[in-house]
Amino acid sequence: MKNPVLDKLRAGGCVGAMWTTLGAPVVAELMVEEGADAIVFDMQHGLWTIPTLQAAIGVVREKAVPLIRTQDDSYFAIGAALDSGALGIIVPVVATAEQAARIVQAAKYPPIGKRSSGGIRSVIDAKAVVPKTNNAIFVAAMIETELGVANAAAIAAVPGIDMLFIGPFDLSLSLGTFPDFGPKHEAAMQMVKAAAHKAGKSCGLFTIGETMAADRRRQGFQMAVLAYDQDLIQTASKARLRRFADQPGKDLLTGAVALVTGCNRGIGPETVRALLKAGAKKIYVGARKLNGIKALVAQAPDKLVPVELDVTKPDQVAAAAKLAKDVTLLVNNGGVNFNTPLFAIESSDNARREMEVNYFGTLAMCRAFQPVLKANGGGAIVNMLSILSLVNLPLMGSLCASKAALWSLTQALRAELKAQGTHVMGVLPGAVDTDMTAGVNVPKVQPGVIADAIVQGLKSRADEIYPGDMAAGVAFGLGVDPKAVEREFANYLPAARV
Ligand code: 3PY
Ligand code: MG
Repeated sequence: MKNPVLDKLRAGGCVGAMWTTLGAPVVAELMVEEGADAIVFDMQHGLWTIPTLQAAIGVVREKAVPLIRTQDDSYFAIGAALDSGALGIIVPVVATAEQAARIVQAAKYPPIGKRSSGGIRSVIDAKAVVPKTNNAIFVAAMIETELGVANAAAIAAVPGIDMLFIGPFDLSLSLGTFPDFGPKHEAAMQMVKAAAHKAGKSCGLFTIGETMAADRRRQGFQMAVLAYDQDLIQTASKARLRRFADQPGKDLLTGAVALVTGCNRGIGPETVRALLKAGAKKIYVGARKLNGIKALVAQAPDKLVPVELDVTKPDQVAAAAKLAKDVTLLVNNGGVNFNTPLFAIESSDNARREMEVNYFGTLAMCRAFQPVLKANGGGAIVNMLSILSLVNLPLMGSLCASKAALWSLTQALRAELKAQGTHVMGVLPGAVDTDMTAGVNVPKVQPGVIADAIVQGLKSRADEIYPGDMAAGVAFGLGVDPKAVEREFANYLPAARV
């Protein structure tokens, strides 16, 4: 009889476990679809019943080692858990060596212990299987109280205990650090690990995801939780509802006085037209070359005011802030994209220029207009980011770095300007059909779509908008599997495709 969990532990490895409480066999099935070291069925706090547990174990046991956190430390609870086909138990709230010894007795057949033979899976071919079972059953004692920590060395020394498994949340309650963990809690966890190692046993713990699990693995913990079904559903659902909800607040569009940068081409002119349509009473149309915006300004000469504005020129930024003292809505649309990778070109000049325009230029505008917006009641700032703020497309690696910096700036801006009532919105489109993306062969949205989305986003006072399916799809992918998106984007680099 094989138990890959014990094999991995004996080889010094770390078991990455799925943890399930919802009591739904199909959820367990989905969690280990591609295989996993182990899947833990929580009978202490979870919704599993004997029939659902048995069904789930039948479905998953070819994909992952089934383990059960038992309902309690009783002889019958442990026996029932193992009869259901689990290859190991994690027994909650173990505090003494005597308790640990009783647990081992319940988990092992005679002559080692007193486990009773029966059940469906455990007696299929009983004659052959029962004698080999004892060595294949994994037994972990959960340490999750102050007393358990004090007795950790004695518990670990009990023959048949394979692992001390820490329950950090109960431990924080017991130590009085709840709802935080803190240094006292961490010291207790490290003591438990040291006690386990001293007895030649392993130590595991409950973790809240794969990043924490990897860090604990680095520290020598040998079992950690990568995903937890309740959290996967509950946290993600709540976050989506919150992000979809409108935020209450003042109308940012009717009677607005806007300033839009980068209006020579692309999204800028469309945004000017959309804001006019949405009720803006006046718009300063910023452009590096005034000649290029003559036709646009002529469309509504009574409302549109041309402003010569290169955001990298401090005198022009200062002059704009002095001229446009009535602004309530600043749209930082101007930007530059050289469409070049970071390393396959001769110098960092493009990277520096993109940072200069996209990041420092926007920062300069925000700084210059912060007092203006404050004086006018708060208003709003819209920053033209990109979905590439969130993941690098190495084909234009330096543009992405500048947009990532701008994303971070936008978060800081939102926090700092909250007190003065300024709403800050980031716009994260995918590829837009402008001169900037002329050489890029991917599906693109029209600039007008972005402009409409900006208006809608301001109406609902969104923090971020992701106009177009490409942006929304990438944002979704980044939420669930950022590494997969990173790898996909790396593939667009010609060299990566060979
Ligand atoms: C605890 O942290 O107390 C646990 O039991 C983890 O499931
Ligand atoms: Mg607990």
